[in-house]
Amino acid sequence: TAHAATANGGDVIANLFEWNWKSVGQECTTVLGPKGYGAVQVAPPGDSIRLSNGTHPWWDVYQPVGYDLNSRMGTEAQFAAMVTACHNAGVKVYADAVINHTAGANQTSTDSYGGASFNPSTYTYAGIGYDRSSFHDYPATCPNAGNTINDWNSAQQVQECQLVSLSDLYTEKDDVRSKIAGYLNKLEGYGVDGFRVDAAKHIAQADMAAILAKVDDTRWGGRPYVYQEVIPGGSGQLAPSAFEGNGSVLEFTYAHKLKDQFTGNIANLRTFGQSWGLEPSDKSAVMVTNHDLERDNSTLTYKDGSRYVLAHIFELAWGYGTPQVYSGFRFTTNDDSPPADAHGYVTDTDCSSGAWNCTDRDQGIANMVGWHNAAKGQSVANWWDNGNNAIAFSRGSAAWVAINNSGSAVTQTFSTGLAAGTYCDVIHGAPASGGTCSGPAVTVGSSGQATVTVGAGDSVALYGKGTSCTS
Ligand code: LM2
Ligand code: CA
Repeated sequence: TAHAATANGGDVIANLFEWNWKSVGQECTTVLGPKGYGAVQVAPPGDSIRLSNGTHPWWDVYQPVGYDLNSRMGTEAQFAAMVTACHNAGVKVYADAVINHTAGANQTSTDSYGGASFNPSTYTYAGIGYDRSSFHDYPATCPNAGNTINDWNSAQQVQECQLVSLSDLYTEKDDVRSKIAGYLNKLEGYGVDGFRVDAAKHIAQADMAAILAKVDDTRWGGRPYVYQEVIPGGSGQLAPSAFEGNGSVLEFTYAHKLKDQFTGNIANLRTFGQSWGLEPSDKSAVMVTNHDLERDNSTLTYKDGSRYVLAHIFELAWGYGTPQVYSGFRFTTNDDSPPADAHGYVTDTDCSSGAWNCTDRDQGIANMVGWHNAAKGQSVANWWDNGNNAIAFSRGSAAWVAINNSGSAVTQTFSTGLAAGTYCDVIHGAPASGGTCSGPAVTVGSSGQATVTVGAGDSVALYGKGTSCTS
């Protein structure tokens, strides 16, 4: 079956939202590979509409108009070079696959970033070969005039009407399935290892299964990793669990509950897992936030400061699901463009400019990826909390973390589960190298005890065998 582990042994996904291909490739080489990230999620790589008002909102790319790979993130050649650079760094590439729909039927622009020939108002996409018959329509499939979804508990309406006016592909048709699979196979041909399936809730499971059956599953010695966007709330055929036959699901409940606890009391996280209504760990692509959620305020975001960092540290430590680290761009309105040139092509990521949130590079978060990899297969043990927003736990005897989400420092003698020795705190410095720590060192005694001070809104994390490090 498909799974997320990669050549370098990691499974953590860095979601580099709307970074251009050149910057993604560089990030793989200089940060993601060296830090042990298993994969990078990249923006939709196909051609998309370019609205004519010159504002270039980020969501242009969720309106596909062609399956050529010239996009606002770069050219097809730049895409290919990015995948190669990431693979050379040991990092898999997961593409955001927008396959439920094409552009908005309400749009009038016939301009795109890659030069495709199309007309959204007549449902014509010459480059792909879609015409009006390639799409669902009232009254044959969608019962509502205007193709709107009126009843979100009706699978027929959710899957065969239009999500926010987006032209809804007739995925029951073999020809449409083949064209979508052709696009996914083209991506696989460049080395893409998996797909975040956009709007998966809006594609019937049988259609998705038929599309995946046409996707090459031998190229990488197994099916691509598939994780589907299924917003919870529906029941029966529309419940997240109903999609697990086709792959994993993005865990929205995880993100929402994490915000609840980090804005409440993280001591409650002791039991965080399936009993909270989450999908099973091996089917869950978990996240602190994503591009939609950071804009609707239902999750923690970069605007939450230390809590946002601590939530990522918890996510990487807890071991539930396949974790994502989210790096997007700063915004003031929900429609802002990513940093781009006058034509809307995304410019190189500059992590020092203040325009981007390079969460994947945060020292503690990046080092926790190595901690997460070292803890693989080990159960949570040595749980401690003070009932008041400070927690600590180990993963077997492999790794230990303390997280203080309160407003005052906590000093405590902890049972770490670790062998006696001296460990580098990887939140405030590099992992041990040549017997030294670049940041603070923590001494663990013969019974596994360590006395540690964890600052307000801060954390401390240790892993690896005691190595007689000095600070
Ligand atoms: C997704 N998952 O299911 C994406 O995560 C989400 O970001 C996408 O919406 C959505 N599905 C469709 O792929 C975004 C954005 C919408 C935007 C669409 C299409 O959140 O606001 O809709 O992309 O670009 C925009 C306009 C909307 C208009 C629509 C069609 O905001 O008012 O509908 O285009 O023209 C009338
Ligand atoms: Ca659909």
